[in-house]
Amino acid sequence: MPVYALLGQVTRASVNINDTEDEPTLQFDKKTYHVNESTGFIHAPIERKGDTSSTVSALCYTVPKSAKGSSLHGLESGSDYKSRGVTVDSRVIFGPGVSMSTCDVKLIDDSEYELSEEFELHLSDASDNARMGDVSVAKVVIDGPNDALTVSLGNATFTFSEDAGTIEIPVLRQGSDLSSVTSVWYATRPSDPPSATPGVDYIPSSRKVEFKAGKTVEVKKIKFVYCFIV
Ligand SMILES: [Ca+2]
Ligand SMILES: [Ca+2]
Ligand SMILES: [Ca+2]
Repeated sequence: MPVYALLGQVTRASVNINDTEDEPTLQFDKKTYHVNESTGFIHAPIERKGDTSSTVSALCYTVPKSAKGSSLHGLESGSDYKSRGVTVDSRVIFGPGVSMSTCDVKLIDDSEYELSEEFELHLSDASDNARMGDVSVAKVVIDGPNDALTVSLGNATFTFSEDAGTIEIPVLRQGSDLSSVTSVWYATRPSDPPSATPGVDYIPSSRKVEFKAGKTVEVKKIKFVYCFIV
């Protein structure tokens, strides 16, 4: 026998199919980026996977490690990059149809000699319609050494007369950061094929050349033995 009933208040329910595969996901495309301090900027790619029809966004901010970040509004000396704060300016926005954007950080090209230094990029605070992927932290390595000094002889060939007794060879130091002391060793060595004989034509020597802070040229003396031809 049929049972009759009246319809209640709720006659329609909407069903949300939660398909995590299509949910927009944001992440860096790599875990580590290598840059040179003279590159100017790093543009770290952020990718959106899944549905690209909507506008999504996330914050990208910097975290200092061995590299030092500036304040948010200035570029203090000694800073290695311009910091991105946990602020609304640091939001990276993907418009509809956009699947790739970048987190841009200005690098500071100073003249200081430095070894490799690093900082991190963090992706957080995704908009409600997106979530974070696996790579939400990326390391940026500013490769070093940079602004290194070079030391070279003033010339590839020096010509002196044999009775000069002593010759003076300039040793040059070049680079933008002369604040440190540099030392190198120099040694005399017979040419190949030999034409001057060590101990006969000159006194073999091996000595240290030291550049004091700020100095670019040091002159080294090499003694000659007088040689009389009869
Ligand atoms: Ca530094
Ligand atoms: Ca530099
Ligand atoms: Ca530097």
